[in-house]
Amino acid sequence: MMRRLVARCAVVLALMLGAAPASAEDGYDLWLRYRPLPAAQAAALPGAVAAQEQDPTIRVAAQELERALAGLRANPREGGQGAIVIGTARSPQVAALGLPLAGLGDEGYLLRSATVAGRPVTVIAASRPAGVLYGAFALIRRLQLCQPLDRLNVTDRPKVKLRILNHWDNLDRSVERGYAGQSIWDWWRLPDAKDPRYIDYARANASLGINGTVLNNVNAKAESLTAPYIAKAAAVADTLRPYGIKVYLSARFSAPIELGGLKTADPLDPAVRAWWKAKADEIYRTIPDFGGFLVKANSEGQPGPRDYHRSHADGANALAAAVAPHGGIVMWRAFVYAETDPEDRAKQAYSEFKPVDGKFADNVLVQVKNGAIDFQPREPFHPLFGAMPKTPMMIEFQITKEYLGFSTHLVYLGTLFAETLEADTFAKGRGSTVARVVDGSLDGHRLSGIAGVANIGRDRDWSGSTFDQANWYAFGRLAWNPTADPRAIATEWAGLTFTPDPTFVRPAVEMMMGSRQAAVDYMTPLGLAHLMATGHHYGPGPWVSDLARPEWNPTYYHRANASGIGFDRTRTGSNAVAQYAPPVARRFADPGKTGEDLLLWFHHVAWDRRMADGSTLWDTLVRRYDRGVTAVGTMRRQWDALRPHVDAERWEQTAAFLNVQEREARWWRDASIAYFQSISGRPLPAGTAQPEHPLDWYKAQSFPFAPGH
Ligand code: BDP
Repeated sequence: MMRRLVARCAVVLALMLGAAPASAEDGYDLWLRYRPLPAAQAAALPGAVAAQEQDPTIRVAAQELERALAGLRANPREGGQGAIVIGTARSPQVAALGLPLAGLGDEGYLLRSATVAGRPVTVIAASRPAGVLYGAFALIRRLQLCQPLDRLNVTDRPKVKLRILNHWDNLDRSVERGYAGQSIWDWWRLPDAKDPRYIDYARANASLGINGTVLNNVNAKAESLTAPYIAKAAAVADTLRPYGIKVYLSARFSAPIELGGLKTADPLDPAVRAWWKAKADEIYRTIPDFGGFLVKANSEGQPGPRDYHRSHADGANALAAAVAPHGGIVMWRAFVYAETDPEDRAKQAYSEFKPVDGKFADNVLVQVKNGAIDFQPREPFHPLFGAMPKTPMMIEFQITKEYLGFSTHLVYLGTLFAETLEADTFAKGRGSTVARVVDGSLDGHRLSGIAGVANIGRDRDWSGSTFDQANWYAFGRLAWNPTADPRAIATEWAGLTFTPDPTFVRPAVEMMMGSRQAAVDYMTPLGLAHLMATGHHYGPGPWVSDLARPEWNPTYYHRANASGIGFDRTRTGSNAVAQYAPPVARRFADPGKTGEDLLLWFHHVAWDRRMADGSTLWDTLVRRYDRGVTAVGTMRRQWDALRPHVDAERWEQTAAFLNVQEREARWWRDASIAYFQSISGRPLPAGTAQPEHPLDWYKAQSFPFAPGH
């Protein structure tokens, strides 16, 4: 039924596109485009929005609905089929309907078709205004996708409490690992001038259910906690507040020394604790609903409690005590590894954090990257998930594609996010998925959270490419519901961002769904990781072995030698497998059961070892690289075929980027094969092309001006 209706909407859209070429779009409107529907659908649109409450969030919900209705009608006389009634039980109109609002929590909503005074209405009801706003965006999605409003009966609420973007944005507007231009936060002109973009940023995030944002880089400057910068953050908070979005700040652990003139930042020192308390009081005087702090401590040179021989729990609790009276929280990152520690880097966070499970204050969440190394194209789930049952564990994904081709490679991350969330930790037997650790249901936590390192910048299209908008979108939708299906999310996004026409959506979604595996294949196949060039992390550098810290070198990770390749993380190696629950550990310890996707993550495998299909590891490795390059060529041709459905500006940009991606996929493949062949000494399998250049050519490439570094 639904499919038929979508198709009907789309066929008419396609006819419209045929009649007049699609007009240019620059991507600014993201998935909130509100372009006119075909006349038949526009005629069925509700006519008015009825809101009775004087509340800023309900006001923006009503405005958004009106804006959508106005945009979806080609002509203002269209539509008018009943009203949309929105509100909480404080609205007499809503209260009179006697709807079951009690189970919706602070952010859930329901959508209902109802009759009021003999007239059909669509109701968006919630127990709190934020739910009304989320319900409004859910209804708008339906309108945009031409889904029917009659017999509507939808109830939804987020499974995760904190759904947060992490901006790695610096105070000078540069963005660490940002590939979409400068930071949107104009710190210099704030607080007096508020860029209207902040409102569109809030709308986009609220449409996904994102309810928090950390404004500054985890590699934080103490200055962001000074009075002028607190005032600037407050101006942003004022703009975002009606949209249900709280502001958080990254805190530099040594700020008591740098700003407070103290001799120490020891978290157990009373003067240090008093400084944090006074600082928190100061922030809350200006930002009464301030969310709290995100902290990167004792990681990659950042100061932290270990500098004073204190634990991460001691550090986190000092800040947590300061924000607790105000209802604030601390997100303490577990991304730690030390140059002084010769242990396998993949093991260090677990070794450091597992022993302090149960020692954190109850307003602390430990924020753990999806994998144990660093946002690589593919990693097994982090062993800390399931290993700290007494602590709320927040997952951190990277939406910005630091290791996945920046903004010029089309890589849909919905599948990457879902792969981790679906992984079973076996912490409490089968079904103990990472999603259940993260949403708090496995261990019954009150707090739960998902963070995504934002890919947002000042580029007109926000994310640097149209398809990178899908990664922001998928993050938000999965943060709301970590068991959502990445294919359904891609389908929804493509329908909203381009057209719901299935002749467009189906192939576009196919491209998206295969794109992450393609990148894995041409960059780091079979469980390899961290093979990128130094610093900027752009392009291949598997030969790099001369960096100061061993675990910064790609050779540390792939360990290729004359006999084979891969990192032995079994008992004969680092035994990182032992950090997983026994059923998982057994699977990862057995090269026959690990699965090809993670094989070289856990095992050092002989070049001549036979794989499941009988070919040698070496031949399989080369073929994986080829498969990745071929897949990008297929994507480029699929996109060519979609040209009639897409406006010129967005089509051309994507086509240009796919050319870049195809060229760079080949570069990754050729450089990697040239290097690994110099070590394996084996011939390429029959029918495969030689690298275009000799190895030294690849080694000589340099990119001093790559973005994001
Ligand atoms: C790495 C990035 C670095 C970040 C670090 C982190 O290369 O820029 O500061 O992660 O997450 O992936 O702290």
